[in-house]
Amino acid sequence: MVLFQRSLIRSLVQGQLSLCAPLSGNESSVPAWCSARSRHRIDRHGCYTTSVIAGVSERTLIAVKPDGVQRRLVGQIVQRFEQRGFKLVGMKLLQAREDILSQHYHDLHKKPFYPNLLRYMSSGPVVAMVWEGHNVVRTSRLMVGNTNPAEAYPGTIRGDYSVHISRNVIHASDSVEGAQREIQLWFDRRELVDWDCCDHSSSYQV
Ligand code: IDP
Ligand code: MG
Repeated sequence: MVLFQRSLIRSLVQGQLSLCAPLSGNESSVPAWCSARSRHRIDRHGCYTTSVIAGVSERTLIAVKPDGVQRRLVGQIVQRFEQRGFKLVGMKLLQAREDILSQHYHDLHKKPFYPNLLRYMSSGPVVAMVWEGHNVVRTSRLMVGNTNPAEAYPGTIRGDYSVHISRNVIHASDSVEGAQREIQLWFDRRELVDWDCCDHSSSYQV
């Protein structure tokens, strides 16, 4: 099993196997993990996409900040979004470049805490993710909780894992337009994977 997993990972890394491998588009090439009820098309990257169900394809940028990564909270944070019913379409661990951070926080550049914020965000790796689903921007802000962990309710991510505004563990886009801008800033299009959740009809009436 371990050997199988290793060879699968090696194939993915070497590009021999891909979730969005270009295929011919005939019916027989639709993989088994696609739900039988969805109508498939293949986009210009050769990725399968399901027919769009209103509002379900909203996307947001979530990032586990350096304190969250250092404290090994990545798994628990990912679990919350998976369990809520959202779909992971992009994920990477990276040391954020200063130009990305300054664009990301451009509206805060006059705040007194801005220099410390950039230092904090570049103090170690972050895990950037794109999550997709109905109302994901607003719902994920509710899951994340108040910017100031002292005001964040228990049960929210900040309310459960942090105590001070200078180390609040996680970022979540605050609007649909902001999310689109942030996703473009942090991810290349080709890093995002269109795929069908096999349990889609358990979360949505399709
Ligand atoms: P948000 O992350 O909840 O959207 P924003 O107001 O957009 O909150 O602020 C971005 C980030 O800047 C916060 O998550 C936090 O890390 C940092 N920040 C905001 N206000 C303060 C502050 O008063 N002191 C220190 N850091 C702050
Ligand atoms: Mg914000």
